[in-house]
Amino acid sequence: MTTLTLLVIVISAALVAAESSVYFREQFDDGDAWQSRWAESKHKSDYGKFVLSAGKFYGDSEKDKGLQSSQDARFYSLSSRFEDFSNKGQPLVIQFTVKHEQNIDCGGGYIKLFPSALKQDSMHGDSEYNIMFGPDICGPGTKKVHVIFNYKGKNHLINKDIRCKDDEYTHLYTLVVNPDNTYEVKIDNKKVESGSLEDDWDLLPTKKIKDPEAKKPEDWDEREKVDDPEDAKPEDWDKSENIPDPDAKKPDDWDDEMDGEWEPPMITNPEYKGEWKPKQIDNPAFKGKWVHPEMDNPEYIPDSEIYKYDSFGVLGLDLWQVKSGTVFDNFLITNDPKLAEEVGEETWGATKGPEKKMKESQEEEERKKREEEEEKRKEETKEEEEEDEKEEEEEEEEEEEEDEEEEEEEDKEEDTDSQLKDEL
Ligand SMILES: [Ca+2]
Repeated sequence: MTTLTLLVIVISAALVAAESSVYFREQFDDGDAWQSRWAESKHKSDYGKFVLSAGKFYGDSEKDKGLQSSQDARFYSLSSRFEDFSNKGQPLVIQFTVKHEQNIDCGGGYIKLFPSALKQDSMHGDSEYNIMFGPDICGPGTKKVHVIFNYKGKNHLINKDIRCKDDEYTHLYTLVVNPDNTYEVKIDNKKVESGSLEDDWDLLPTKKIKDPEAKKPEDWDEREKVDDPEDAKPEDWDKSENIPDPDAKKPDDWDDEMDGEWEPPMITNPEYKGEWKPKQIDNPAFKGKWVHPEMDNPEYIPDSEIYKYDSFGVLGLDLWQVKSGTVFDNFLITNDPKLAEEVGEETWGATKGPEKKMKESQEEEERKKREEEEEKRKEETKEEEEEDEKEEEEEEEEEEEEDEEEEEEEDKEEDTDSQLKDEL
């Protein structure tokens, strides 16, 4: 091999590796123009509305604008179309950011990738998709990242449990599906799960099954211990469990005619030994547990392309939310995991710090406001109390005055009385 050929090989390898395609990218950075790229389904008439917003707090007021769910307790069904492609022979990378700034109680934060045959107008919960990916939260019990693959018309959930983020910040979710039938799930550009499609989803029937022809031989002894044949029950073993109390005496005033024949009460026999059981010894015929032999499953047909879909053409947000406020942004579908990582760093990576800062300063302001209000309330209560005390004092004074007046009047009356008496 000449140096030149080697050089040509190296260059073409580099070219192949560098051939990266972006099938879909949406960052909502052109105002209202997104509305021409996204379509709401007409399957129902009361879908919740997505609005363009960076939310209550953000890292960049423009760049962090995305689609925010704006109505509580609604289904959402919005989708965007891109040029049809197949992931045959190349990696598939799906990436987007989700921010549940409303402190979500129950709602989806996932996307669905549909074949281009999907009619966006009639998209709904049962529309057949290829892949569903992203976080799903409902109560404390459900906080997971869905990775669902449609294989030959059936949806298959991942066998592993991938926990999603449940805080109020923006997070980056990435799914990579490789042509060697492996996958990787990343959150915030860090791997959280990976493996083989065949192992982690029940896409194919199992490779091995129990041989239906194989049966346990009838003389197969699985008993580890058996009764000792040498052991015999002692002759004096059997004793009644209960006996008449030997110390009991017939009461003196017992009348056989009136009370019936006297019988002593029963007591537990101190000599009673219970049921006799022979000693246990190791079974000399023990063969161990019988293991059902396995055979190749005739229904198992290996598929070296379980990762492959012939057509992708629509990305959809088809979900339900109880408390709205989730912001979806930075959608990216590419065949280049490296590019996705870089885009992730440029978008989520660049704004996550300022976003956190803004939220923290908002919380700090709210805390101060709460404290001030609390202080104000305390002062008001204090003033009210003081006024009450003043009023009470005044009332008491008035009462005293009234009492004095009454007394005076009474005195006067008395005076009149005596005057009358005197006159009489
Ligand atoms: Ca954006």
